[in-house]
Amino acid sequence: MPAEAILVRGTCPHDCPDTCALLTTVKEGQAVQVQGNPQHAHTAGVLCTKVSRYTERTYHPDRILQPLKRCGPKGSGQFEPVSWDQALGDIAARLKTIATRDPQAILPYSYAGTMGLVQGESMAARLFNQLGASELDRTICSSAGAEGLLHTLGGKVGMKVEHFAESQLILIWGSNSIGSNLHFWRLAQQAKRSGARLVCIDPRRSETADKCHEHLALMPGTDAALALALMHELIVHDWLDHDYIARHTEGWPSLRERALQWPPERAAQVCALPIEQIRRLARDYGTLTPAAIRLNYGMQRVRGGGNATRAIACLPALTGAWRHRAGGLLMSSSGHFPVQQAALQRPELREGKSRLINMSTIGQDLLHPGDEHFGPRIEALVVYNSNPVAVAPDSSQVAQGFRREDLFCVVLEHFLTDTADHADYVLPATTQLEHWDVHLSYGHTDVLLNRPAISPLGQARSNAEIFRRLAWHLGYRKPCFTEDDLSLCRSAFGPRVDFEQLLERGFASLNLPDAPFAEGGFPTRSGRCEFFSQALADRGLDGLPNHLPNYEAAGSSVHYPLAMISPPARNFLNSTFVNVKSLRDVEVEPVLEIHATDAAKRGLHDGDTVRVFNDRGSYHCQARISDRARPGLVVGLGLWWRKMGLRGTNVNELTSQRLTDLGRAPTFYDCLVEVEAARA
Ligand SMILES: Nc1nc2c(c(=O)[nH]1)N[C@H]1C(S)=C(S)[C@@H](COP(=O)(O)OP(=O)(O)OC[C@H]3O[C@@H](n4cnc5c(=O)[nH]c(N)nc54)[C@H](O)[C@@H]3O)O[C@H]1N2
Ligand SMILES: Nc1nc2c(c(=O)[nH]1)N[C@H]1C(S)=C(S)[C@@H](COP(=O)(O)OP(=O)(O)OC[C@H]3O[C@@H](n4cnc5c(=O)[nH]c(N)nc54)[C@H](O)[C@@H]3O)O[C@H]1N2
Ligand code: SF4
Ligand SMILES: [Mo]
Repeated sequence: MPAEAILVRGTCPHDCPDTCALLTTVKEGQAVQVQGNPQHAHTAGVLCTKVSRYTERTYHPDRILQPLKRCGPKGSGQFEPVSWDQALGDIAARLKTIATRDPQAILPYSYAGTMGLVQGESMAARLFNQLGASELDRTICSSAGAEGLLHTLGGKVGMKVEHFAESQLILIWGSNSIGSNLHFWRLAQQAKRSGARLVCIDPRRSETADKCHEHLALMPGTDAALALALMHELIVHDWLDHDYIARHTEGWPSLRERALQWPPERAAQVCALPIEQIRRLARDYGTLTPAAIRLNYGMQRVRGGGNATRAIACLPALTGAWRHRAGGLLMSSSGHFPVQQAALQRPELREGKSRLINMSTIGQDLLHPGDEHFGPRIEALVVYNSNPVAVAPDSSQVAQGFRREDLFCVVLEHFLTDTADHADYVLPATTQLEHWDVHLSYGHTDVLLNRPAISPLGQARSNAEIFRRLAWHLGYRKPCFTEDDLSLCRSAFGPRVDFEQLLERGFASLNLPDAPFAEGGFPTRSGRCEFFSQALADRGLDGLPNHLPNYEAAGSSVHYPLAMISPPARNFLNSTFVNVKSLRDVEVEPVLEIHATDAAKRGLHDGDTVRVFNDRGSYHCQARISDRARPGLVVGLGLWWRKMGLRGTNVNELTSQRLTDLGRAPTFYDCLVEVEAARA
């Protein structure tokens, strides 16, 4: 009798705003296909190319399927298999020895390899809390925008994404929707068919910019100047909702005064845009209703990213766009979810104080010898759900830190990434097809459940299971260290989410109003949209949003005349999928997009191997002459594994460890470089 195929409901684990619902076809215990769940409205049965190839990643011949112990020099990637008991026994002993001296010499390092709440910070957080380890400030992606929103709207809240389909004007601001937010693009298309105007604000002529009615190719890090000029025009043409401003905002007279200092002429100079384009955008924004802004993270990876977010987030309150369900702004919806953080992470397990290490400066922090101010030198790292050697800024420093002979490093992974190559122990983790989890989304407002579709491959274990076992080896016997993955799933959201419905259908929508701020009610302290933030002023910062020029502003260096941004390549997800051959074959090679005039000045031809460099390092890649990059701008598409790139480098060789104005976030797109033909 032929074996029946079964369909298992799951969730895409990746750091992507779409958080798709998956259906995995399983035959005889093997996952044979991964598709989008047609019953889930946001997914609508469609996945991106990357995740439709999920089985290729799961059954990849290079999957790590047993614990590995280093047997070569640090960083050499040479390992020998060991048993779980041997690995965990040895790791526990090493961590205990260090903890006896000072537990804060131990640092967990993790991000969003999986966005799952259980395989993310649940059992891991319990263990590190009990141990008293240093805490990680998880800033690498979104904390500048998050803090900007917090001090303006009150949190990561905004429009319901489905209502963009009804907007008349959509500003896609700092985001390449087609590449990184595909299901949003579907809604934008729907709006376009109903007559909406689409405008893309992005230094790069992205795939998304190609398909919008208008593209404003401003220079990186000048978004606040543009937003202030839009306010200027709203004021002088009186495209304002005076009633909304009076009842639901804070600090209008002072913002008005600030904005009046930004006529379009001034912004045009700062942004390097035609004045007329700014005026036209202001007219569209002031007169087309409802107007919606899809703000994303591309514009906040610069010095002034927090302020720029604040400036843009003020716009919908000025025009009263929030009155309509299809008006307002969405950056991240994650603040809407009732996550029971304390139930998952058990902060009460921690005794005594802790120090916070910023993940975005891990290079300099690993190289820090330790002192009174910094605290103890970092002696042990436990990495999971992240590939810092490839993704963190200033990666030659990061790699140097990871190569420290005296650093004890454990990496939980699927593959031998650039980071895993530096480990003393590599522990095999399960993929999303092999474990339980629950998910929120930062691009829509549904909760999703992920059921395991297949048994763990080889000796792989879920992150939570690995930390449970490690806790046992450390001698932790409290009941919270034996709670299983399904029970952790149950405790993640509390009573506002019906877990039985999740078990049955795989997803559940949060019960939220359609137009959350139609009548004000912002989750700020004042309940108003805070143009002026007293909280920031109390910290000695500017209470009003302002334009802060990049640390490395275009034109500020004779040696490095080109501004470089490094947004994602469409077929990779950060550094994930770089080792999946069918996807790498589409991207072919690491590339640098450069405008013909800039290429000609340097005698470069399309396809030349080039050296991109600044004082921090050199990156080798292939020049692609393209007007996707405007003059003065180059685009180093991310994020290759160093060992799969040219000469063992990737684009983060060039980025700096300087932090943003708010949120202590990295400034990946605030980076000046020069380019020359590579020598053989
Ligand atoms: N295919 C794919 N999808 C992804 C990812 C991926 O790596 N690959 N990464 C995921 C992750 S982790 C995240 S955080 C999200 C990010 O998603 P988004 O925040 O939507 O960011 P990107 O799509 O990376 O787009 C960034 C865009 O911002 C532009 N940009 C750069 N600097 C500036 C600037 O100063 N101002 C403005 N206005 N624009 C600027 C870039 O040219 C780029 O087109 O995407 C997620 N989705
Ligand atoms: N130059 C430049 N640098 C950037 C960016 C940029 O735009 N430009 N973007 C930044 C952004 S937005 C982000 S979010 C960061 C992303 O940085 P990271 O969060 O480090 O993302 P990935 O590179 O995808 O690495 C995730 C790793 O987690 C592993 N993983 C996945 N699932 C599991 C699991 O269940 N268990 C375990 N143990 N491991 C798992 C994957 O195999 C993968 O190697 O990079 C940042 N770096
Ligand atoms: S990466 Fe994004 S678009 Fe692709 S399947 Fe996952 S959630 Fe959907
Ligand atoms: Mo991110």
